[in-house]
Order: sequence, then C-alpha cells, then structure tokens
Amino acid sequence: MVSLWPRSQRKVPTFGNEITQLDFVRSLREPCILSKDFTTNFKADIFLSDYKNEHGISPVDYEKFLNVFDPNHEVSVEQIDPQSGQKVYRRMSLLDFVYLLQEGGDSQVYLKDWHAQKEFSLPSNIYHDHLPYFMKMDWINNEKWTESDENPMKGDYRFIYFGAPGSRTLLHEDVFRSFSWSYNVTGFKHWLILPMHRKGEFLQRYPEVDDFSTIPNVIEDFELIEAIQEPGEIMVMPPGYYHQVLNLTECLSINHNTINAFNIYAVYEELCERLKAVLKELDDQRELRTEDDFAETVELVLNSDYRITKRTMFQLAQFIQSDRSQKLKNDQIIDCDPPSDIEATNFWTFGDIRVVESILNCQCDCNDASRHLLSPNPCPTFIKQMNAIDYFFSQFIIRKIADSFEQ
Ligand SMILES: O=C(O)CCC(=O)C(=O)O
Ligand SMILES: [Fe+2]
Ligand SMILES: [Zn+2]
Repeated sequence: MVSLWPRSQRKVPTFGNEITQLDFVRSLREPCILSKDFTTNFKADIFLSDYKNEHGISPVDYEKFLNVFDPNHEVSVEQIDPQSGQKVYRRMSLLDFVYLLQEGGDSQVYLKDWHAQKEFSLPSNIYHDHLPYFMKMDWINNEKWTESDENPMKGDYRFIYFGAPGSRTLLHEDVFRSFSWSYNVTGFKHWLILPMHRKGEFLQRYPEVDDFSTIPNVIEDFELIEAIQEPGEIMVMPPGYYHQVLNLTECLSINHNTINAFNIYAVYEELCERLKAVLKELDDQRELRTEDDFAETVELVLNSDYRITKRTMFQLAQFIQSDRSQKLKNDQIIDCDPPSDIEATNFWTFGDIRVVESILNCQCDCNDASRHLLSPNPCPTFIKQMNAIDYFFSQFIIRKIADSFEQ
C-alpha cells in the first residue's frame, strides 16, 4: 500500500477517548482525526465483509452494500476516460458501479457526493445517533427542515463516497466555509493538507494548480501536513483548509458539511467578501438592468459560486432562532442580547478561545462535564446551553444581515 503522492513527516493529530472537550475545541483550528474510539458503536458491519483482506481490514461486502441500497438505483460516477485520460462522469446503476469496482483496471471509478442518506433515509442508528454532539450541532443536516422542501440550503450536505484504489479528490477547500468531517467506513486514505498560514502564498504562486503532487518539493516548501486515515477514523476539516485525498485501497466513507454556531460567523464573513467580488464583477450591468433584475442576477451568481447567499443565510438563521426559542421556551436566557463580543472573538477567524470557553462552561454536575461536546448524548443542561448559543448566534446573524439590507 504505497502512496503515489509525496509523504510528509508532519502529521494530523489523532485524538482518542481521553481527549477533553476543551482540548478538542482548541485543536479545531487545525485538522484533526477522531480515533476509532469514537465510532465503536457505528454499524459499519451492515456494509462490510466478515473476513479481513490482505491489508488486515474488512472490505465492503458488495452484496450487503447493494442490499442496504438498491442495485438498480442510478448514480453519477466519476472515472478516468481510458482514451483521453480526462475525468468524465457517467450515469449508471449501483450494480454496474460495483461491477466496475470488481473488475479493477485503471479507470479509478469514484462515486462521490452521493446523497445516499436522503435518497434512502438511512436509519439513524447506523451512524447519526452515535456521533459526538459537536457533529450533531448542525444547522443544515440535523434539523426538522433538513429533508423538507423548506430547507433554506435547498437540500442536505450528507454524502457517501465510494471509490476504487487510486481514485482521488483533487485540491479544494470545502463549500461556504463549512467544516467537513469524513468517517472512513473502510479503506485507507492519504490526505495532504496545506497549513492555513501558507494558504495566501500558495494561492498566489499556484492559482491554477489542483494537485500538490505536480509541484516539486511542495511538502517541504509549503510545510504540508498529512494523514493516512484508517477504517473507523473521522477526519475533521476546519473551514477554509485546502486539502486533497487519495484512496490507497478501495474506500467507503460518509461525509458531511456543517454550519453551526462555531463557524457561522466565518461563513458570513466569507459571504460578504464573495458578494463584494460579485458586485464588482457585475458592475457594468447595473445600469442596464432594473434594480430587482440586478439583485436577482447577483443572487444567482453568488449561489452558484458560494452556495449560500444573504437571503439563504438570513432564512437559515431565522429557522434556527425560532426553533431554539421554542426549545428554550420558559428559560430566561432568550431575553438576553447576543454577547457583544461575538464579533471580536470569532472562533475560526481570530481563534480567540474565550467564546468557546464560555460555551463549554456548563453549570451542570454530571459525570460527562468535561466531555459533553464529544458525547453522543450529553446532559439536558448542556443541550440547553447549546440551544442558547445557537439562539445567540442566529440572532446576531439576523441583525447583521438585516442591517446590511437597510444600508
Ligand atoms: O475522501 C475524499 O475523496 C474527499 C473528502 C473530502 O474532501 C472531505 O471530506 O472534505
Ligand atoms: Fe473536502
Ligand atoms: Zn452535564
């Protein structure tokens, strides 16, 4: 199992059960891996063979996989066209996709960004119920509107990735300053990650490059970080990090993109930047169109570029505010104003830990007190506190956007 990509001595840290929530949150400014400790209750078995293969792991049992889903279900599959060597996408049934995996060969088939969770309503006990609470704090994928047409994001951001050995995802940052996490059901993935403090310089020097491995000495010159992610591990990728992934063996994984109180302000700030850029680009059209028509065009462009606009974000924040205020109904907390220092303590942008510490300062006396955020079922006091945090942050975003509409 040798990687075709260059290797780095700088490793993504792996955390086991012993990590406290405070250390976890502090570490979240950089990518990290949650070890198998966190996924022992996941029902990976419904996809996997009973035997171990030559790599010492249980591979996907194709029959079980096709049983969980539907052999005739159509999906879009990425592969390398043998003639041109180019990436192409083909619609095919899951059964035909599995045939291609079994066949092997060089086409590096990769089923990516597949909304299996939505298309098949995967039972929540497969993985969702067992996720650390941090991952359940998800304004897009864990709400009553997630599966409905009302979803302001126009859909969920829960995916399955299933790829042949050698299949890959080239250099990118994830959508709308979400943080993404990737639970590896089986296989080994080689991740290469650009440290945040080298991002500006890298983009300036290599604006068009989509693969680190094409740049000589890139590991040393840009201090790249790496991970060989093993079965059962969860990679947590904070907003804005550039990364690429190579499947060293056949790999099946579950991936989510998330917005919550931790990153909402970073999502908003980036949205303002992108909006500015779009307005500049479309400036010569302003005179040629009516005000409404122009606004609509801006909305469309921003939506296809960033996948979230002020309108969608406003709506999302309103949904959260109303949901959390119902949940907090009789608690005084909803009479408070948002903490005035939110802006100055934006976690992802400025890395100030004070807000996070106050989030974690739960007034309960349960046994889990130092691990609430990593526990799948924290105490009700903590859940209430997190609802209050969501409430504050959603209210804050609503005000910000409302003010900007008035200007
Ligand atoms: O596993 C892959 O191919 C890509 C995963 C990824 O980019 C992510 O989870 O953010
Ligand atoms: Fe990604
Ligand atoms: Zn507690």
